[in-house]
Amino acid sequence: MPKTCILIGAPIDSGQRRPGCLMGPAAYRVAGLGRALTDLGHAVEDRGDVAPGPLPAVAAPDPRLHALPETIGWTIALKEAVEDALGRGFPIVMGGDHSLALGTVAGAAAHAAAVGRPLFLLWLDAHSDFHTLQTTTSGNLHGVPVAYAAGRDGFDGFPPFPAPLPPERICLFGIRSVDPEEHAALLLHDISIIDMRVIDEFGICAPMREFLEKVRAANGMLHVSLDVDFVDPAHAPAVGTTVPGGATVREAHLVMELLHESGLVTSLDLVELNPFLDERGRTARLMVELAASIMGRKVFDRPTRGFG
Ligand code: 5AB
Ligand code: MN
Ligand code: MN
Ligand code: MN
Repeated sequence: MPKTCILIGAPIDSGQRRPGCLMGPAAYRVAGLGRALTDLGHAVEDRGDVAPGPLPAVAAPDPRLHALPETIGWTIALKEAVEDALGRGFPIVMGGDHSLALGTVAGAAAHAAAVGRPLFLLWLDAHSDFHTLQTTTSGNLHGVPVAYAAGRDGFDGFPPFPAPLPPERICLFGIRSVDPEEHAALLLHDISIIDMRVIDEFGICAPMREFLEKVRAANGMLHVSLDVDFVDPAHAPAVGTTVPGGATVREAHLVMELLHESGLVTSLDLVELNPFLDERGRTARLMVELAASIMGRKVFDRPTRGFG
């Protein structure tokens, strides 16, 4: 089914300390994201880059937290942008570091609440991103958006998350780096955790289908947040936080293909691409290919199911 894809540039660098993610939206445009989508028959509207909201006054921000007011400003602006885009089409947010998901998931949650459907969240990442402002040891706010979406306490200065997601509606997929504070908190939440250990044993399909069935049964909306570091750094080097042992290129495509076949995905983030660390654009191109897969590109368009 052709969609109206609304490309939203989110040139955010404030969620971590290594500059470069702000070039992400430009790299996706150069790598041909819009063209890949129109080739698949979708309508594409590039609404340009979002500007961060005005810097909010934060009373005595904790100095351990990197760029808190900037990140709050982006959160407010991106929530608006995604909520608005969901009313008109299928938002694809081109990051920017993963702190952008503080705003994009909030926007998706606000839209879902307004239309009376439950929002589910699929987090494709090496990391669990489940810190709060209190527990983060790095102070880098790209490590906190899942906790915000789950409605955890400890987000002083941020707007309250609209309609926080119950843990059963969140799936962390591909994780292989979890800090002790995140681990302790995850044990208290019933979040579905498909770490690399599970994927090694059961593969991609069975755990992914189980989660997608939950979304379908609830007539849910599904926001997918794809962190470049979900893929193994051997294939996707343009990222600040590399963790070996990630998804292969085919595993990542298979995730995207299953998501497309499900017909359940309603919004997408592409995050953490740092073009300054890329090798002749190969990571940007891989991310464009993965986005094309989730939007319906197939190796072979089979008329029937099965191997015939
Ligand atoms: B990413 C770490 N847990 O809090 C922290 O790349 C890494 O968006 C966070 O998944 C990685 O700094 C955040 C050590
Ligand atoms: Mn992440
Ligand atoms: Mn990550
Ligand atoms: Mn990262």
